[in-house]
Amino acid sequence: MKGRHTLAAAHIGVAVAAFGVASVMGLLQALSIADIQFPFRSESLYYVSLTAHGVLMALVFTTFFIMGLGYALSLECLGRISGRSAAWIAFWVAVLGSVMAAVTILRGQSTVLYTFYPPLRAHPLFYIGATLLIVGSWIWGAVMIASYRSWRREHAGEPVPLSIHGMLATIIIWYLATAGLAVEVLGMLIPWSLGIVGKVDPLLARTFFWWFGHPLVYFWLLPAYVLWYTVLPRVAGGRLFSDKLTRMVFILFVLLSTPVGFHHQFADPGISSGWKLAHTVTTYAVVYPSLLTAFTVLASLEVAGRMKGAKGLFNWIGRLPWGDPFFASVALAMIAFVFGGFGGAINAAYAMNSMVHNTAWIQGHFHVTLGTTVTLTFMGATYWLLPRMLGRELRLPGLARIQPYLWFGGMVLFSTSYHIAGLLGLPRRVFTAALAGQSPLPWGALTKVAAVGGAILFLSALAFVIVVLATWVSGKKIQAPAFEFAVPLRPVTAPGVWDRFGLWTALAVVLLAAAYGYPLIQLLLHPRYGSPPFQPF
Ligand code: HEM
Ligand SMILES: [Cu+2]
Repeated sequence: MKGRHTLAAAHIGVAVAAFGVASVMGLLQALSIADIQFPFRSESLYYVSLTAHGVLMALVFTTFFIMGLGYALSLECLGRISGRSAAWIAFWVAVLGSVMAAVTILRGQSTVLYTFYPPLRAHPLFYIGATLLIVGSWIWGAVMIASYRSWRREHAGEPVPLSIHGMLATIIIWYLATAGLAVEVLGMLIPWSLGIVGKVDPLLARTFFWWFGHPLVYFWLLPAYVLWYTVLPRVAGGRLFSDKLTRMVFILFVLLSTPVGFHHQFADPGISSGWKLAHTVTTYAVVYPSLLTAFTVLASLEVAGRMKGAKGLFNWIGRLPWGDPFFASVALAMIAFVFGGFGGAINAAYAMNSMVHNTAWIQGHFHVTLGTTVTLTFMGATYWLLPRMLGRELRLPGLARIQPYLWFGGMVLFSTSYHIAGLLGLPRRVFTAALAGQSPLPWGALTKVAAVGGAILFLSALAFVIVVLATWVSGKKIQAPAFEFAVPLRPVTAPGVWDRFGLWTALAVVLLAAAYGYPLIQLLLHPRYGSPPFQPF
């Protein structure tokens, strides 16, 4: 048994390391915005830190965690990882790429922020490093698909295990999304940063960035949903409410998560309002599978409470295992998603978007969604995975138990303050909220509260990293617990229409072409001037 999950564990290890480093930067940024002094505080360092924090958190931490989770699930649910050597090569390619990107950021050569919009120009090794990270993830996707195909040949009449269904949906979304990024980075940014072409078109680059950037959100969220649907009800002691509905939800995300990118470009000129409206309609359509998820997962938890004897309307909530670090993390992650979802609906409405666009509201929003819903689920999942992967008992269980609550509490202060400060007009990505020495500032106190929240978040991140490290090096050796998954109330017994991945991928490609084909032609027909690079520091 020993060493069985080394591949998955290596990925989770890199994810936790990137998360730990980026958390320090997060704290310093929150202090800086609140105008609280600390050694080495400076404008240029702020933007270096912001770029490193965004890239390490949103790209490195998430991608490595998701790859590790995928391998662990493939081994447990399909009984194989087909192409282990390719998987190890992919791991090292992705590590090399992440280190390359990180080094050029920390040397101050790639202060382009996490969105890397031109005309901000990075060092070529930043773009090449990011590409290698993506190439590693592409190989990961191929290994996962090969494992599924090999399993399928031996299990022709069976439905694909539900967790693998969700991971395959994630991989399809990832391939569709990164196709846009590949065009931007390989076709535009790398040649431009190498000096092979002199000018680049910012609008075209942004359009390809958001072709990638929105489905990226579902690349993060779907693995979290996999855990909500297939592990959470089990840990809570209940059943999965509906297996079939879950499969439909994953497929709806495959169809709807890509043709929506213009909702990030409402403020961009050069894209007609009709196409912005079209992407708004698909954006609101994605709300439907999200609501189905909320319904199914909550129903599964109610089943858990009732199986433990709860009778009243709400007292099943008290019967749930709130002291279990996995359960608490995921339950709090789901509560955060209610607020993240409301905020998202506001961002996606054209008129209200213009009120919050590029304000501190945005960092308030994505720290609840990505920074809590996804991150807290991944942290909880790490507590669940470690004993199973390493055959070691979780060290410092008391600390693990309070850590998710600490994160949630810190985030309430951090995110609520930035939401309100944004509505009052504080821009995002500012070194200090004391803009041009204005006083009194309507958001001064709010940024201080956010800094307190940031400090609590940092302590929670530290607690998480300590528990992981302590378990890894000195957790008591035990027989690794089994990976147990939720049993559905009514199981699916044969591969149905929702298991036809080829069909749904084809349909998703058609939707993508419909959403982007004509607007891209329109953009290419514009008179093109292009922009030379802009280097602020
Ligand atoms: C210790 C916890 C954390 C703290 C204190 C923190 C704090 C911050 C602050 C203050 C900013 C700057 C916002 C601005 O000036 O526009 C920021 C940006 C950001 N954070 Fe965090 N954060 C934390 C955790 C996370 C996590 C877990 C994620 C995602 C997994 C994340 C992703 C991002 C991203 C993508 C940006 C935007 C970078 C950019 O504007 O280019 N953060 N964070
Ligand atoms: Cu989006």
